[in-house]
Amino acid sequence: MPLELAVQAELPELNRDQLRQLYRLMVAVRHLDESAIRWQRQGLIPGYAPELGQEAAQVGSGFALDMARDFVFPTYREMGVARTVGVDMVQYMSTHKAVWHGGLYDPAASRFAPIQAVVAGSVLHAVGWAHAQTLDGKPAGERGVAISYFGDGASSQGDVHEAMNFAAVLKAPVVFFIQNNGWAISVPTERQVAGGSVAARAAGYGMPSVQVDGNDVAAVVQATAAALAHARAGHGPAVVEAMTYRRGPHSTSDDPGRYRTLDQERLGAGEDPVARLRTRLLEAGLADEAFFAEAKASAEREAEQVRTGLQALGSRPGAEMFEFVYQEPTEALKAQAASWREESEHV
Ligand SMILES: Cc1ncc(C[n+]2csc(CCOP(=O)(O)OP(=O)(O)O)c2C)c(N)n1
Ligand SMILES: [Mg+2]
Repeated sequence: MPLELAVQAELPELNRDQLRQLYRLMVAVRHLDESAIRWQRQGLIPGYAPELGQEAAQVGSGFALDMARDFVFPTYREMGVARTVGVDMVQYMSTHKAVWHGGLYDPAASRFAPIQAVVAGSVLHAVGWAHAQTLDGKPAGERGVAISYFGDGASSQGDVHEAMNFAAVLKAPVVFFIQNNGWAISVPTERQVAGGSVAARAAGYGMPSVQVDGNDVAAVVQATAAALAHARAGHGPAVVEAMTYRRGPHSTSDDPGRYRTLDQERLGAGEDPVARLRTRLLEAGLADEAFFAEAKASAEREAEQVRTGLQALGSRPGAEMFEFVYQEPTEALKAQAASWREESEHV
């Protein structure tokens, strides 16, 4: 089996409507992402992990999925994928408001697993789901494919080795989609990914892989589609490594100024993926200023609706943090809950 995934053969060039749809999605995601940072600064949500700069990787990969049968296993930074595959954004953002653990959306109905804060935690879950696809008797070609999102930093976790090895041994239909955004919080890729490429590791597991320009949305769609087609056809897992850059902080509680300079940021970030698609559309005569203005206005309306929805959610009773841990709470937990109530609720 060739270990370099054949990408070009899989899909015809994206057409005008698809490119315009991708642009609208990327602008909506960009605007929601920037809004979420403002909401955190305003106190509406306690924390958020921005994906500024990763819009092409997220929208492009989400766009290639068949949500009638595929299933997404995200990390904490996949708002752009969630938006692309149609997860309700108020329900998604409810996690960032600490309203409910994994988001209020129904993972089974939306085919988007709960937000996962444990680094590499959902990679094995994705393999398990994918393996189940091969057990339920569906012929290859009709199976759903799991897409497992994780970062360059997560690729150093032991779980990723186990996941890749099992997936390849079992020929599980799973696409490992790595967003190599240059950083694991404050640690640059060169200090935590030996060899410098996650895609290169796939060969050791006998899986095909492709490293793609993660800031080129069309290239990401094509690469993901090729990987999905490979897995769906019964050939087992594949790896896509989207090379991109985390332009913002790791999260709203991070200060990148402590570990990288503005000059390094400018150099590392390369060309803005949204601006890049805009230029492509303009140069090819596929969109005009009126289209761009409408996409922006629609993104602004959407963010406003999400903000209103989030405000209306209210917050959960604080005492709830002691529930749902054990079926029978331990004595220590009961004591902590009692002293918490005494201090915060004065009971
Ligand atoms: C098991 C585990 N170890 C450590 C952490 C703390 N942590 C949160 S994000 C992160 C870095 C992850 O980097 P990467 O996988 O590149 O994803 P990115 O944040 O760049 O999207 C770490 C170490 C965690 N959440 N879970
Ligand atoms: Mg990273």
